[in-house]
Amino acid sequence: MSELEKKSIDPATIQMLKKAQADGCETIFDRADAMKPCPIGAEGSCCKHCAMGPCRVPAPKKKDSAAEKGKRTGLCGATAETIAARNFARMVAAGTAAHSDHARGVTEVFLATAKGEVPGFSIKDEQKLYQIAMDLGVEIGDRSVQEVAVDVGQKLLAEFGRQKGEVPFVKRAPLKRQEIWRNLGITPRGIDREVVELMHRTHMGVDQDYNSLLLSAARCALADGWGGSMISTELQDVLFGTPVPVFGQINLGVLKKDEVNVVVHGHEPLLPEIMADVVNDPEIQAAAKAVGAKGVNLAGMCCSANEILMRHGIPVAGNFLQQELAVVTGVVDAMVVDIQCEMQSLAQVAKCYHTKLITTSPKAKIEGALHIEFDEHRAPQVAKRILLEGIENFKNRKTNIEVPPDVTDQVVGFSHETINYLLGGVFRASYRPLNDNIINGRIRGIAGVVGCNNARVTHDDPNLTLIKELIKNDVIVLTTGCSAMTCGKAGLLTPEAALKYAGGGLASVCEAVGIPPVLHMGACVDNSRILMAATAVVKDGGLGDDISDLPAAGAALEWMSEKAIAIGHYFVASGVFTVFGTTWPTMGSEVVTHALFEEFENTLKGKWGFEPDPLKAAQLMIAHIDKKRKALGIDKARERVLFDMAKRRELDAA
Ligand code: BF8
Ligand code: SF4
Repeated sequence: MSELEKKSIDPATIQMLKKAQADGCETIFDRADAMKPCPIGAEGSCCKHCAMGPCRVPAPKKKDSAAEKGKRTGLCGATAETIAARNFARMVAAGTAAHSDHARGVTEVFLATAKGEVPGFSIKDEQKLYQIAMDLGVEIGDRSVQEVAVDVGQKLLAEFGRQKGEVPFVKRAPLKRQEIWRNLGITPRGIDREVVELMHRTHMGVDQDYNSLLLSAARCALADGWGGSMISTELQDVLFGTPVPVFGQINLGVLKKDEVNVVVHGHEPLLPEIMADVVNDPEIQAAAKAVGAKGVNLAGMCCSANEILMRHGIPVAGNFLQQELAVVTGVVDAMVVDIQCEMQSLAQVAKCYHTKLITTSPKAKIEGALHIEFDEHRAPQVAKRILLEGIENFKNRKTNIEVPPDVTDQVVGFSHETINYLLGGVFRASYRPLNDNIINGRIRGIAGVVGCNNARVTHDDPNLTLIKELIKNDVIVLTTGCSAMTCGKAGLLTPEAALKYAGGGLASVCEAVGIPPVLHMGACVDNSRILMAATAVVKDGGLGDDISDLPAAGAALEWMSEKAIAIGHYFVASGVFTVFGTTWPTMGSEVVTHALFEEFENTLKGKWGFEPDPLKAAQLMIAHIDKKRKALGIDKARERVLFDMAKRRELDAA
């Protein structure tokens, strides 16, 4: 196997890496070889929170004397514990800010839609609007949809600047969970307030007690999971429709040589939704034909892709580490980005080919890119202008064109509501069948495997190996973000995958319901759907009275972004054992790491884990699931079921 072939398990990625090399175009994979991560920063031991530093307090070496170990502090006396906890907390603050600022943008467009101010947008899911209205205490009565929506929009917009009280969606959590948060004093107040307070606490000379810092970080993260991210998911569903199962395709092979390819990349579905609409406009199709193309092919990248895939089945070109490689095909006529996870190097890679890089958010400009700002008041015009830029660029394609043949089919769109219907049927929607199958042991437990790609590990490998191991052991997997795309490319998101990859128990349930063993629940903000699904399972009964009682675990083995740390921390603070891989950002302090990995279980009943080896990570998660089964007294049921496979088949056939 060549060095290049170790970079990814995805053949399309390898093919494009070879092409990039031949074309003399540098990618993140080359830079990962050329530059190693700073070991002191990686373990959270570098503080640059004031101009007397940066101060470095690396983890003590074995050979260090006790006195040397004790002496290590920054100039201000900040200990390794404070520095590691502060750095960790700042990651949570940044991640929460990213998800929540996305949510603010969606809320503003939602409110403008309710007021009838933005052509092109409408309220698609009234049912969900009413559900949210009830949760917020907004009167429905015989008021019009618009009136209810305006109140919902105003209330949710006010959540960002709320100073006192509680972020309202925390009341959706199991009662016991709410009690845990209140007793620890970590129920989030307002979304912005928690981010600002955490930035304040981590400023030089403020909060210098690692435990206090980690708990404040939990409060901030909860403002993400049960606040910002949940608001994004909910309002996007109301505006664009709650996802239902839909067929789609994934990988670089979805790009078409004979069509104009426009790739939307980023996170906000606002503009991509309108583009998905406008792309079929006769004027756009005619313009494409006029330049010699067969039409316009809209494809997605990263979480923007997940959003329009889930709701329209628009093809996905790839996940995070494939963004440059889409350009390397030489057939992407426009790469349209909004916010988050867009590599600045896209501007350089675009120069090697003919691709027009277009930024659209006032919050995220890239030097060298063409900026066409998204304006919700004239969204269809902006969408058309962008598509026309792509069409116009078609003629500039160079000769170095090569599109990998790889395309995989997938079935996606498993919102928490859809899972409810699929399991229980339209008239008695419920999670009961899932709970029953967990109790009788056909399904051993539930895992959420989410998150990014990371150029420091073999692309797609850790997440895929982990997920295959989990489903083989009858653990049903819920997935989002780039991890969901990994599953899509590997063929795990089809009902047939259950028979091929899942253990007998899980396969029998998937077959009966007609679902894949891995359920794609959406973009990263849609991890809030996993919180809702977990809560629904608790509320259905028989599996304890808190999320922490469930035979469940979470993982993000290829994480890289600060958003991933915020997500992990809100899962932990919601009672979930969550395992990350690649690297762990508090290794510089054994004490802080121990607090997150062990002590948190005593207070929050959830904890972090770190395990880069996917098979070992699977073992950790399965051991945790089995521990929870035992505590619930359902471990015996599983032993019996497992023991008697033939008998169970007989029963199934009966
Ligand atoms: O929010 S999984 S690389 S694309 S951060 Fe980014 Fe990570 Fe992908 Fe979506 Ni999430
Ligand atoms: Fe050093 Fe303290 Fe300043 Fe951090 S805040 S850089 S530890 S002096």
